[in-house]
Amino acid sequence: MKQHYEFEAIEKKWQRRWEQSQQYVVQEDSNSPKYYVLEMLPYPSGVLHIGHVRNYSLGDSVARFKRMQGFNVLHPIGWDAFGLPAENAAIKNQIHPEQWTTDNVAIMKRQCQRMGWSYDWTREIATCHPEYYRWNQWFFLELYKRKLAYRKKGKVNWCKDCQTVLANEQVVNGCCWRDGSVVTQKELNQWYFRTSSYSEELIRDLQLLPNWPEKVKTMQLNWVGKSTGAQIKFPLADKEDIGIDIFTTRLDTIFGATFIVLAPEHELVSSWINDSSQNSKLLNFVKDNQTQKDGNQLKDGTEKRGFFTGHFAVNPFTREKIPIWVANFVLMEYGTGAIMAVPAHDDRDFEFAQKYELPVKVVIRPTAETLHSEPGKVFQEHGKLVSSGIFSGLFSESAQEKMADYASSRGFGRKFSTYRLRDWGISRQRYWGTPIPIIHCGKCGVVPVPTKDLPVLLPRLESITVVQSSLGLAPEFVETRCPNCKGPAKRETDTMDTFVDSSWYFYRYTNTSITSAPIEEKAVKRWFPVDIYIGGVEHAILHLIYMRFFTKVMRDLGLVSFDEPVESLFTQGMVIKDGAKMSKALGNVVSPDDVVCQYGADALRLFIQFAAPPDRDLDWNDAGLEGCFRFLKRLWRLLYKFKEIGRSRTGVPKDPKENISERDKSLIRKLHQTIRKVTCDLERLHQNTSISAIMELVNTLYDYMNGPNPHSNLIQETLERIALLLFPFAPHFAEEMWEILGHTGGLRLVDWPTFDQELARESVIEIVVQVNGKVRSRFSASPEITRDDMENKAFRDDKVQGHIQDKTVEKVIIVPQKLVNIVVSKT
Ligand code: ANZ
Ligand code: ZN
Repeated sequence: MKQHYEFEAIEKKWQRRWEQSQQYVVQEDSNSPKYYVLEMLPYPSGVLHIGHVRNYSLGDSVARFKRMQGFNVLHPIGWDAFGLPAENAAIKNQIHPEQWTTDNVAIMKRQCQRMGWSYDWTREIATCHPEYYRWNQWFFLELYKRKLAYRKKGKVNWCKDCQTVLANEQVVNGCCWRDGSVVTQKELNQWYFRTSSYSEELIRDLQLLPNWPEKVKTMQLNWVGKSTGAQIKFPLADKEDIGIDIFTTRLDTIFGATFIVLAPEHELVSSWINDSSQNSKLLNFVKDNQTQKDGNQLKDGTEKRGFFTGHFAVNPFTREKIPIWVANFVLMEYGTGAIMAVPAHDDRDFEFAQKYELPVKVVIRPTAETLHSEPGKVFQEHGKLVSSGIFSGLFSESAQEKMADYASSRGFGRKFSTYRLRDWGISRQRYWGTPIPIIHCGKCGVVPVPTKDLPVLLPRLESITVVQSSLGLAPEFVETRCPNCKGPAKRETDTMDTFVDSSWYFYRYTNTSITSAPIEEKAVKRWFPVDIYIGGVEHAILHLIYMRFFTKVMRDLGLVSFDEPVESLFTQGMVIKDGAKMSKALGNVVSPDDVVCQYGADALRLFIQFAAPPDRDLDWNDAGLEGCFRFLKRLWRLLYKFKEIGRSRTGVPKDPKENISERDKSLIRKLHQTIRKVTCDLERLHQNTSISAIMELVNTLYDYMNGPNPHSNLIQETLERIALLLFPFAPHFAEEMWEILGHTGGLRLVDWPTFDQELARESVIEIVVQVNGKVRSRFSASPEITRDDMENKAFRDDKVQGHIQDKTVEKVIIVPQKLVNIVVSKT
């Protein structure tokens, strides 16, 4: 054994051995329970960053722990290999995106291996390979067949820096999620996936996810945004057979509806514009007031502008004639694109009514519970109905029920829910992505590529000079024949959003070589659901919605037989340095390579898991890293002392059973307590407290060795257990330690250590005594002490007596094995 901890030699040695013996290649073993540990796959940007190190180290400790517990563990990794940065780099540096990507994958793979993460590299996938992306195309065609993929012209989010469209989820506060530049609207023909067909399910099935963070579920719930109310038809006054469907969440206010408002894009508005030439004013208004897409923009201070259409509708409840307006605050994409305005009970409607001098009619009165609302303000809450015909006197909730029944029995309305979730725009006007398998034919229109012709290969463009739709500049790609009429036709030049790629990649890991289908049913049955999925919370309403949507589609295609793919989700915190998230722009980035060079992978892995609870942000500090490194060196010294010095020392008794001292007992106790703690904590992904428990045990062992009469086989046994406990976190160190302690064959197949409750039990515990919540005394007791004994001892305590004399004991609160609190009052 070397005297000094030579981490580089040790880590490389074990990495070589693991690779040579294919230790982490998963063999399906149906005799053991399965466990699928998944981490979000990285984008091959060319450098592993600290966030990856955190994510993947957490996943790796779980994978190693579960293997030792006897699970058959699947722990794969791959590359989210399509996307913009590759293409941008290509334009800038004249290197092909494929080359750039392949080079980066090679670099990052080496970095991953240098970290010692136990991936099954035989299952590595890269989404830019035709063997993979052909299945994106296959999925697209299946969705197209079922009308779940469609093309539509409309306003879309446009990022001018990326020169491409963004889905709604990818616009964060009006800016591009990737580069933060301001997103504008642009009219384009786009391909969409009908995520909205699954809105209700995406909400309903959140209840199947008890092991997902509440935060993520709430974000998804709000993003899908279910609104429950009613849809009511208001017939036109002069043409009762035509009706305007409005959506309202406040049917109880319908007697107070004094006008109707349509979105500028409403079809009735277009028909009126086409009808008569005198409507040029309406046309101009509509042109100037296309609604903003983002629903949130409505609620803020944007000025409300409207225009009277000259038409009237009839309120089906009151038979009153009310005017129909067009206004910029009604969205075409929400509800039905039309509302009944109730200015007395809705702020927005009130503001509008004031501006255009429209009538306000109060129909809801506050009740005792709602009286607190400020006077002079629009009363928007629930209350008691007035001036509402036969419904007067009812309260809002029951009125909504009764009125909905009334409307549906008369055929002009029904209960109705609407959702904020929009369909997923998947077209990207970029090169480095999956070609959309569609052909445009002058005669036949839009024609899907026959499945047998998949994959539609992405052509190799020798040089990419323009940003937008460079595929359009490759005639050998664009010019094709129509599969239908065999005439000349053109290929679609949009590629797919890369979030399509990542919506199902984790299925592919279960069998990466199948060529007849995207996934192998048997393999999916074996491994799914994913037992734990670890990644960043920033994907809460992006990837984590898309992948749930995809699973539901796959279920409906008969590919899988469950509703949700991930059993537990764990979202790790960010890594912060100098008060901000690490980023190149801020110059506060720590390079994992540098750290590994200076301290080794084990020290880094240990620090990144020790420094903070995994779900919290981690404040990077070099001292902490240094501390973890010192811990390993200290353990090494201890091992060295034991192996190289201790052995030769005389007077180290071999068998503790001969003469077990209190010191021996307390070391054994600490050992079993530590095993218990690490086992429980790791189960809950509390890596940080697991590691600190191991550190404490090492300290105890140190003291034990330096004290009188240490037993060598007790030390040996403790060190062995430390190696096992350390394996999930610092695997190279642990392997080396295990070997030094005399074992061959490595730790891979060694069982996780068990603990003995009996041995872990404290022989003496300390009980705290409080009087009225203030600590007044403490005493020692055996852990078996009963409640009665605790109480008796507490009352007999002199210090306690001083505080309870002449007082009346009101009650005694006992926390077993911990505390007695005597509550007294003055007599
Ligand atoms: C009448 C009413 C009376 C309303 C009242 C509210 C209060 P949430 O909860 O966000 O779903 N609305 C419906 N469709 C709209 C659209 N396309 N653009 C803009 N506003 C629309 O909001 C539902 C309410 O927002 C609906 O209920 C409707 O106004 C309005 F005292 O109907 B309400
Ligand atoms: Zn054709």
